Amino acid sequence: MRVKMILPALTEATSPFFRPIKYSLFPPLGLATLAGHLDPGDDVTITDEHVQEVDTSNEPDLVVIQVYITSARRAYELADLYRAKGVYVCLGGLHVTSLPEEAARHADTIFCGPGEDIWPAFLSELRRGCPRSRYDSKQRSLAGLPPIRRDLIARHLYLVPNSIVVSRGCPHVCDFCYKEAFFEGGRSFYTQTVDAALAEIDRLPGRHLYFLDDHLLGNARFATALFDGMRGMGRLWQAAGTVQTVLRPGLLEKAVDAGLRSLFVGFETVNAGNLTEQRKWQNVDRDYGAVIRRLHDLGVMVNGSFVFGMDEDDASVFDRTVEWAVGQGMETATFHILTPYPGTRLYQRMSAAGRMLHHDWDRYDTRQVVFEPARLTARQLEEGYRRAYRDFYRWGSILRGARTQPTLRGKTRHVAYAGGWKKFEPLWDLAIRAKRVGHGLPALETILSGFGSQPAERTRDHGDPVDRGRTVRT
Ligand code: B12
Ligand code: SF4
Repeated sequence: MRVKMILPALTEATSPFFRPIKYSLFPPLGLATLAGHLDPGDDVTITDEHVQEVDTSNEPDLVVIQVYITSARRAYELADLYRAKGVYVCLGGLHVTSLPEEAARHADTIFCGPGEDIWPAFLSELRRGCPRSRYDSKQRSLAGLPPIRRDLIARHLYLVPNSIVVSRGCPHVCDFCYKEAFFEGGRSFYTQTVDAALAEIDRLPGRHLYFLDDHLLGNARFATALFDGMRGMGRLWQAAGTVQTVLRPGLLEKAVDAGLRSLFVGFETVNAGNLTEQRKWQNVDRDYGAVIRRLHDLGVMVNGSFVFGMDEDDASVFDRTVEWAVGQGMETATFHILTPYPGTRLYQRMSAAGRMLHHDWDRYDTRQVVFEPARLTARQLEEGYRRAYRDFYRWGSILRGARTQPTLRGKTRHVAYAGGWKKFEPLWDLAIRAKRVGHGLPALETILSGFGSQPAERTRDHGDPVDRGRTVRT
């Protein structure tokens, strides 16, 4: 069987003028996971439109498309094109799960939820000549999965080809997150066996890994055994975790011993009321400053994630957030405009209140306002969001953040890492066009390894955030 798997891109990622590096970071792991279930005799290709052109001149037996909200329009366009040629089209992924009826108009078969159970079921029914038009995932397990078909990935087109996921979902239930809707109807947090995870790590060449798990530290028993198994492997890795798990004694130290050098942390907001509104219970009453100090003391860089536009946010939130993040010496920050994805509790709440502005999925990219904010105008929110990025990544802010690092190595690492992402975007753009993004990996490894291995001595006082009364303990 000839199978063509496609990860369509949102418009910005294919711009002829400028291509942000973030679209050339990670390969399409979901599709490579599904490809593992195909027969060895099948002729399979994976095209990631973020980094490759989709050649639609061919006529495979089966086209498999992964649909995110921001690429839904393009996904449907490709699906319609292939169906017009008589090719069998499968659509799955997060957006299909949120809006199955919409997706079904463009597919022969749709898939809701994770693919590990329904995809093999579909394949065997297809081979028997009786595929169904819709499959809903119920059995949630990562046991006994075939190896991911990483051989189908053009590694050199990515800065971080060794992305890896050893769990699915997350133990928490934040209102704005995709997770509860996607995993409805079954377990919403489960892991591989530690042995399987270690075997997958072993199969990856080189040194650097990026765990894309929503919450790698979410199951302490699993994470402890994983980190114990990774000790001595000589890996350098990055991952995502919550403020709660960073503060928990013991686990983070094990992660660092196993090679953790940078952590994406969902701080989300400096306004305490927002946390309760969004059911982000795990962040309530946590000392955010202590989270950063603890990570820095262990030599781990911090990528803080913040969402603007929750109901407690007013026009002061942007400056306060940036001021706090810079003052704490946070190396990198990711800002988002609150975006209610269909299927989430947040969306239901906003919809019921008549606050959704439109359903143009192309614009649900967390950079544009798609709902009516409570204490801001849409314009203030978009301008404030852009200003936050500008202000955080000014040279002045980068140098001020670097000054909070106690050692020269720490200062240099801070400038190299923060500057490397945002100040050299034009160089990344050139590398993407020359198909040489992979050449940047040694530099990333040098920054992570050269400066991340020594826990730093903390000798200074860490400043208080503005407006303590209304903020979480940042
Ligand atoms: C890595 C990542 C990226 C990477 C690369 C994405 C990629 N190459 O796949 C980059 C940095 C480019 C990226 C960009 C963005 N991302 Co992103 N990203 C992720 C992240 C962290 C991990 C994705 C992943 O690899 N998962 C692991 C694999 C194994 O799972 P999977 O891909 O979901 O595939 C499984 C199932 O979905 C299913 N499946 C998927 N497709 C199909 C098809 C069929 C036929 C079947 C049967 C099954 C199936 O089976 C697979 C195996 O279980 C997710 C968070 C998450 N946990 O999903 C956010 C996430 C997908 N991103 C999101 C967003 C919003 C964005 C951005 C808009 C952010 C921005 N402001 O720029 C952009 C634009 C995305 C786009 N291209 O349209 C949202 C999507 C919301 C939505 N409803 O679509 C998520 C969920 C983050 C979040 N919590 O909100 N992202
Ligand atoms: S902690 Fe993160 S991944 Fe988990 S539900 Fe909340 S936002 Fe989603």
